[in-house]
Amino acid sequence: MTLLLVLTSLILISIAVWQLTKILELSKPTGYENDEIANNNDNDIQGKLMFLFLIFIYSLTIFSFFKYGDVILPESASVHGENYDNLLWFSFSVIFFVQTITQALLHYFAFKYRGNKDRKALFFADSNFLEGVWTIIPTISLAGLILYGLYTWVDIMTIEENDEAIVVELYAQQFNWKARYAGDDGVLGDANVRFLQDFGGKNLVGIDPTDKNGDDDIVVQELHLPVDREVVFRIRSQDVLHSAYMPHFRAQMNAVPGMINQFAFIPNITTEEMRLKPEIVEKVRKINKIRYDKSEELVANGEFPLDPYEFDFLLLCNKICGASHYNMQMKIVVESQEDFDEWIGNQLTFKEFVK
Ligand SMILES: [Cu+2]
Repeated sequence: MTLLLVLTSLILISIAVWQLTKILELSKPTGYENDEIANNNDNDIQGKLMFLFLIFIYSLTIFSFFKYGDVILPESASVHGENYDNLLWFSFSVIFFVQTITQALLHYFAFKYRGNKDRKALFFADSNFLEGVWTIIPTISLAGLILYGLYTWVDIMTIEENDEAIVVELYAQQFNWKARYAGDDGVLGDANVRFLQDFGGKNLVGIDPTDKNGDDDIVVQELHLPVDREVVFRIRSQDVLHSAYMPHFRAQMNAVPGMINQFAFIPNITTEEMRLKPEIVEKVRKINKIRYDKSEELVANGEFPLDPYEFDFLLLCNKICGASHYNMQMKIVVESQEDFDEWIGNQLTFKEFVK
């Protein structure tokens, strides 16, 4: 209601101002120069401002490169990630190159040919040559970019039949993730929201207790993956739209209530290896510097200091799904097959958990 009143008053005030300017306009003596029509002086200022703006946006771009160039994602930790990054950098380069040239021309010409009463524009009806140039060049470039993108997409999205692959279900709920491994039989048991209340709420992802395939399923809240082995994700949601986003593996797929989405990748760098990469060491150092400064402030106010940050792969939610969306995440540990076997051997199966 308040919003409606504010909007109505704003509209009424604008109408009043508009009417007032009209009255002022009408009350001016005849022969007075109409200041709504640009004169030579206005054109001169506008033209120079265009050129200044060009300098401004380019300086801002160069500044951003130096200041924020290191906040981009580190090297990809999955096999397909390299193709994905190549596509991304290729597209960025093309766009950056074209944008740099066209913006420079646009603003420079606006400056060079700024309005002047003594100058007359050249008139010509049309030029087939020019029409051809600005139709054919973008057509070829865009077709190339789109084809390259399509091939990369198909390549990433094709899941090959592979008995070695492990199947993991990612289950999204407001506001956390759970993961389910298929267990020894390699088959995930059926699941449905109707079973969530069973076993006093211990049926965390709603496994159908009558489906034998579900007995050895393992539900966890920290995702472990063996390195160099294909992982097939089955992505489900309990409540609203979420999105399973694993930026370090260049993977993202929506979690949609009522359907199972699939995505697969092969992680090829372990958490331990990643932590030792100079790029990551530098990032962690930078983050910890910020945390350290903040901690000094906190301690001075009698509060607890922040824990130092350590690098971990993450599964995040990338769809604004409610109040705590920002904190909907799960840690991912990529480790050797032996470490993975040991870890999974210590987890309870569904049957053991609900007993
Ligand atoms: Cu979410």
